[in-house]
Amino acid sequence: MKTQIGIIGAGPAGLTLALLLQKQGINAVILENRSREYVEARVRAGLLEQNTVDLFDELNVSERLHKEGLAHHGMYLSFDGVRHYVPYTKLTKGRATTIYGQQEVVKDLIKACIERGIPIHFETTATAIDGMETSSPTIQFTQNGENQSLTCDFVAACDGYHGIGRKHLPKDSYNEYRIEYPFSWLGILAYAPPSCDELIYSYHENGFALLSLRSPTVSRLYLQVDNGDKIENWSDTAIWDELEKRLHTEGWNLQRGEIFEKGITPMRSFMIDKMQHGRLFLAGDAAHIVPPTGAKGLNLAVADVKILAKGFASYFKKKNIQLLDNYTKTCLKRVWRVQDFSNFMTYLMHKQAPHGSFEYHLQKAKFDYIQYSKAQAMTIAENYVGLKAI
Ligand code: RFL
Ligand code: PHB
Repeated sequence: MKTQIGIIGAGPAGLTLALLLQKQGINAVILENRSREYVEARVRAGLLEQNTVDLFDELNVSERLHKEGLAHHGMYLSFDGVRHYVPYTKLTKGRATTIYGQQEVVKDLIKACIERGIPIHFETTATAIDGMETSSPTIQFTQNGENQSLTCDFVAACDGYHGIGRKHLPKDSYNEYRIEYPFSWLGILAYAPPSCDELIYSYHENGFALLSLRSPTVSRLYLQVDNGDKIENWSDTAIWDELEKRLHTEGWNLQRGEIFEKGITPMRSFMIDKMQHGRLFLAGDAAHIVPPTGAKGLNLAVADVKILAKGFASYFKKKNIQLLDNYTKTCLKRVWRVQDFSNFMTYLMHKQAPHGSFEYHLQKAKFDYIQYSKAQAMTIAENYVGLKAI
């Protein structure tokens, strides 16, 4: 098999990249480990930045997103039961976010790829990348138990945190940065009308809680739990009781409903400072992970491939390698900004020190400052909706 760009992974990064390339007349083939059913059902992110929605508009894949997605213009930050509204659209001169499940995004992108003739090979596992330093690198893969290869001009590893792309970068070619947080998120999906029409991030002495939603009938909620905690330790009633406690504020009620999905996810910040080697390029979770408190992972993955697609187009159309050479440098500006914001939101909203300690008071002072200072509220707002300039 041969193509111009061999893409490993049919997550948001790989699928968006293939569509951007197709628009420029560049051929790509996607290899995806899992089945189509599996990737279309994988529950993850839910919040899209304005930049991401704008890009999906440009790609003409946003019809359902605009019909079913919910535009949001602000969020609530709550601390010890005191709720403060951050009207981020007002504070950013009109920029909004959209609630639309990642699995819906993935469904729309796969459908568009197939309609536009982009080959996606599901249940196909990339096992090795050879010849990255030559002009025709090769992806080795297995399909139906058979070993095969895909020869390309470039390889885009959009294969997530556990993929093979990163493992093919020479060990001494990059620095790695990592924080493993001492807590995880227990997330649920429930058939319950959202108890609030916008998101609530809440600090409580028992730990953090987040109220999000997917539709007028489905709520998405999260609880901070200890690392190593097991989902079997949490009955549905215990989850709702704890959410009620941690999200409580005067005169407000939490709507309960049937929980139809639950799981625990560890929280980490991770990145490498080189996202390319020879003809191999990494994008999305393959190169960086942010804790979900800033709602940035998917948005960052899409921002990477926008830059990568421009680089490939410039190479194939103008024989100019400059944008590709600068790929890491261009991406890292946004990645570091987003790492900082995601880490800031994580420390602001989670319980990480005894209630009432010095650290707790610093945390509370940061929260109070948002209420007193428009400048601080604006800082949070512009980062949350996504900076346009970088
Ligand atoms: P993905 O989605 O992990 O896709 C990688 C794909 O590569 C495939 N793969 C391989 N294929 C072939 N051969 C191999 N050897 C392969 N190895 C792997 C995998 O099967 C997979 O299909 O990475 P991508 O495209 O970079 O996208 C990143 C996002 O999925 C991720 O950052 C977000 O889900 C993070 N995230 C959030 N991001 C947001 O922007 N907003 C949010 O509100 C938000 N909330 C969240 C989140 C992530 C969460 N979890 C579960 C980690 C909430 C949670 C709870
Ligand atoms: C979600 O709806 O899944 C969601 C929203 C905001 C976050 C994280 C997850 O910060």
